[in-house]
Amino acid sequence: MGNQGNKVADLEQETKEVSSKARLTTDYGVKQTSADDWLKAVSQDKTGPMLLEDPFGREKIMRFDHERIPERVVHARGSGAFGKFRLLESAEDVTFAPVLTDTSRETPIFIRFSTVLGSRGSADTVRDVRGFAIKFYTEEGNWDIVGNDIPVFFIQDAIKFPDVIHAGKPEPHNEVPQAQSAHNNFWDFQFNHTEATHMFMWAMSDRAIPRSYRMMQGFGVNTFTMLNAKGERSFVKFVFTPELGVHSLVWDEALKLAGQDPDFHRKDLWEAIENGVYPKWKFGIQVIPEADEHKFDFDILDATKVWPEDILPVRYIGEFELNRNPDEFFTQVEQIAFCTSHIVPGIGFSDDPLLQGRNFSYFDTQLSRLGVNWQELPINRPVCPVMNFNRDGAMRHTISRGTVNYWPNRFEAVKPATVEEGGYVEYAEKIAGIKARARSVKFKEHFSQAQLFWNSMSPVEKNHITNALAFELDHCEDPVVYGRMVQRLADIDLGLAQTLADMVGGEAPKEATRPNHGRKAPGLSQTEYPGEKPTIKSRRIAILVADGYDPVAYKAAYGAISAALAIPLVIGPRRSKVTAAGGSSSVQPHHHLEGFRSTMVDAIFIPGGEESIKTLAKNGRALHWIREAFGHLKAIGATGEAVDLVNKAIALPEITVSDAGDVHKAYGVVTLRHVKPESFTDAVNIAKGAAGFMDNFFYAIAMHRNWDRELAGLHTQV
Ligand code: HDD
Repeated sequence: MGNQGNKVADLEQETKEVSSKARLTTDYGVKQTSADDWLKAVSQDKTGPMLLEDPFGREKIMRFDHERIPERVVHARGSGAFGKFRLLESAEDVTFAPVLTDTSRETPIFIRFSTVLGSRGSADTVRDVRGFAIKFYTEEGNWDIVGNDIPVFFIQDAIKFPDVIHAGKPEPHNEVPQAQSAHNNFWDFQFNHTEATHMFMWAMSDRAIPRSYRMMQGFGVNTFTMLNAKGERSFVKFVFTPELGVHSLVWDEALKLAGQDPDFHRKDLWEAIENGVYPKWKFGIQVIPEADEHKFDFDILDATKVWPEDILPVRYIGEFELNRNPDEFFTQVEQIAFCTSHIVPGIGFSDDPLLQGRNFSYFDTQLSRLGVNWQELPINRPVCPVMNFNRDGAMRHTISRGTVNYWPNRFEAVKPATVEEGGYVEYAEKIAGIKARARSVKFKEHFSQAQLFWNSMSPVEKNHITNALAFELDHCEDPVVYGRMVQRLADIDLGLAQTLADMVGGEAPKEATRPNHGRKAPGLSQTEYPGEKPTIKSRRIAILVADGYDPVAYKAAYGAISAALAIPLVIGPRRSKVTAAGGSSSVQPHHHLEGFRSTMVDAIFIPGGEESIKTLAKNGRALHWIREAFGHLKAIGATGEAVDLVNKAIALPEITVSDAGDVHKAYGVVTLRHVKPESFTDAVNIAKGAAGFMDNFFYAIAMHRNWDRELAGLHTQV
């Protein structure tokens, strides 16, 4: 496990095994003989009163009463995992931080992903920004990058943070809605803050409904600085790009999943790691030498702006993966605490006014959430030595031996480190200015990059943004709110504004408020990140069966799916045993059609088998599975008689298969009609072979969704 073991071994000291060898004790270590009865004055025929004397009973209830700590004021809902960071190329031209210069190192990390607006028990798949916070347990101390899956932010100055969050959270009078931006106050804020325009476009894009935490990009968002050994300073942004590509749910699916499986993302991450399919990201930096700070038409310290990749390409210098699930959620995922102010020598802050405010806020919030000694908690403590004269406070853990607790002292104990010893030295930046509540002039331009983003979207992405805005503004009842927002959209694109006026009401703007500059930039459209290579690794594929299914096609598919490290999920009309045609074999499905839904899988395969298909064709839920998956643009594969079932469920001329003998592909629906059960040659054909059914089906899955289906408007017709 390399250096990742540092942190794992460190946590091991505090970890207790819950095993059959252990015996029940109180918190003060006394063994208990009964776990089920409070101490009472009791006789054969009468259960008398409970005795307050019972220390075991009181301890248990008291501990329970105090189980909760305040949830995070934002990003309350999340999950995370352990992993490791590896540097592939030294960035010594930019920084002297060993974590970014020493390619022989492996640094343990923990990442917590989250939504922003919802409370701790809210659903994973809501439309929202996703948090992407990484703690690097470096040998020089903890380094936290507290980022998001979107590279920009709603506001430029930290003083506005309580406002943007209050406006997005449930409204104060009735605490509605939960984990949604689709309400009056959120959109009222957006209108009143032109600086939020760029960000709300990202939040309406598919980036805000990821398929998986494993399929999101991550961004440090703020501008940091780095210092190299020569003393030269640069401005830096962080970018992480997933090996599996950037992929999203479709909105209808996200809405349904919020009810059908609110833990969808949490389970997905857990499942992938348990199956050994470790999610991986490339770690990149964008760099601007200090001398070039003012060479751009935007302020590089403004967190509402991206650094366009055509002028500032991302340099990928490392990679990280997640490979270990937490042992316990509360002590690890809930108690982990990030601070943007946690940086290591070689890395520094910039004057980004959002970052500067964050540096105060995170430290402060940990005090109210976890108490003053929060950095001693196992998940938060560094793997390198910690020694200073910060002392005492609630729940102090460390026992410091010695007679002095101040500096300087007669023993020279705990002397500050020299630079050579790795002491942090602030960059000697010259600062001048007048005291004022203001931002520099370039911070005042708010629309150019919103247009850049819109222009850079693919036609499908533009559709999705339009539909997302239509959904959100439809949930705003106040005509002032949706009416004004429709006008605001004319600052970005006239056509978009007019479509929205038509969809949600409000006066249609007649002309664009400002001309569109027409520029595009690489890196903004998520279609640019399909994944490093087409793969179905870790994708969930449902296999629909009923009694009489074709065992050859079933086994060929099941085997091929497993071999490709994807997850076959057998779905039957019931969960008890389902028997194959001829009775030679059987399977116990993982789930039944009512218990599980098509939203929870990436694709569907249906093997033939006369009886099986007859049963499924009479089952409304089975037909709904196929139709819903089709509507959500998913790959559908069918062999033998199952082709008729697909024809019945999706009765569209563009899809319908007549009597084609070979593999037939239409809009991500892949079929092979002529398969004879029990024929070995056919099994090979299905799996690979000349007809290549599986290859074609897998390719359709690897493409994530069939966008042509949406462009042709077929997805809404079934
Ligand atoms: Fe924040 C949590 C990301 C602006 C104040 N934030 C939090 C988390 C993430 C972010 C990922 C969850 C960390 C975890 O998993 O524990 N926040 C961002 C990004 C921002 C941003 C990318 C813009 C660049 N945040 C921001 C501002 C402020 C805060 C401007 C306040 C001035 N954020 C907080 C917080 C939280 C937090 C209240 C809640 C829980 C916590 O810090 O630990 O302090």
